[in-house]
Amino acid sequence: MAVDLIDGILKGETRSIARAITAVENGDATAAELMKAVFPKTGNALVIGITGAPGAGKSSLVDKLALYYKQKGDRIGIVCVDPSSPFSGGAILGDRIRMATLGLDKNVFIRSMATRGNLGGLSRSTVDAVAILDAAGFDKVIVETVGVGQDEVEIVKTADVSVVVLVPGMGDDIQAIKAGIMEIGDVFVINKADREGVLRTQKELESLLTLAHRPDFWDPPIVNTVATENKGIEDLSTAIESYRVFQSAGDANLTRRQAIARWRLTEVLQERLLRDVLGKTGAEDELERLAGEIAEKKTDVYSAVEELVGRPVDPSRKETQPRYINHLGIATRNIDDGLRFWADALGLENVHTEIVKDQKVRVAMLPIGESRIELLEPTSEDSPISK
Ligand SMILES: Nc1nc2c(ncn2[C@@H]2O[C@H](COP(=O)(O)OP(=O)(O)O)[C@@H](O)[C@H]2O)c(=O)[nH]1
Ligand SMILES: [Mg+2]
Repeated sequence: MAVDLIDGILKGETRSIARAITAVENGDATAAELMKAVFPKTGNALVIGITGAPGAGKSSLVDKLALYYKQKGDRIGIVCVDPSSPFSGGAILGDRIRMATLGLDKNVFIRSMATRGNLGGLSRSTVDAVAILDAAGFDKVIVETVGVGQDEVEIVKTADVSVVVLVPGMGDDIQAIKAGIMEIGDVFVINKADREGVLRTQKELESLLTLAHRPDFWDPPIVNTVATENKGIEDLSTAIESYRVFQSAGDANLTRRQAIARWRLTEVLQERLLRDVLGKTGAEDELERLAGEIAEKKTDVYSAVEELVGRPVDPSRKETQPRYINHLGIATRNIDDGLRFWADALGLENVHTEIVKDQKVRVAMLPIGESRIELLEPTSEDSPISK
């Protein structure tokens, strides 16, 4: 693995950062090694996720917010995941235009993530890109995603602060999106506040938020902005900061981080297992062939998967079949007689004997592998074991 590349990232060199993000996007063999090296250097940036419907003004807001932070002396990294946005479609042109407003300098880095490839991994590569920018010393990393689709929602959830952008007069839309993104908003923005219906949207949003129950009892602030006129940006930064302070003080933070880690783990595992199956030479052709056969109804998806994985699931094995025994209780008249068999004849060791008063039994415990045998002897005639 290129030590130079990591060195370049840690020095905040644009070229190295861009190359590293391309590597994680492609899922290069070097990417895992790279991320392992990057990991210990992360955790300093404030990661802000910005999501909302296409056209809500996310990109405009991100640009103004970045400019605001830049003027405060921060270095800002921006990652866009928005297939509907011209910034990702025509990534280079879009980024140039945005660079023009933000100023081409070392303190701002903008990157649009390529749309998902064959093996998925858009969310994985985006979160990796954020980690790279964090390690590169950017103070704020802003992630823009369009608020539709599971991947996008998951990405925003990994941010330290999630901002949901709405626009006035979208009553029905609020209902529609509420299932997906309403509960992930730590801060709500009503952008395009130069339009009519701001107050109504605000009221609707407030009533929705009172219904929502957050496990951390945070009351998400609502900020009105006009991104195109640079209005409300300072309020937005204040709201973001207030949640950051709140979150770092509470113990919900660890739970949140653990939930994120769990999601990341399954994400990377999925991708890894998928690659183990489909990464072999000829596997892609095999996939195409099987897809064709399924389409022609020559086979079904399940049989095709078995063919790819090469290991049919044992049909006799039921989901409910136990796979592990904690302990097995055996009633006996006399523990010492029982021990003669279990301990002397089979060589198990009695590690502990105790009397459980309320059950009226004497118990001997003999570990066997990860399980244990418990011999139970009644201590009185009315013990449940006597019957
Ligand atoms: N009137 C008005 N238009 C805005 C505002 N913010 C963004 N826009 C316009 O809305 C359109 C979509 O903005 P964009 O930032 O690309 O939205 P995105 O798809 O959410 O990233 C553009 O034409 C912007 O100029 C605003 O506050 N007021
Ligand atoms: Mg956009």
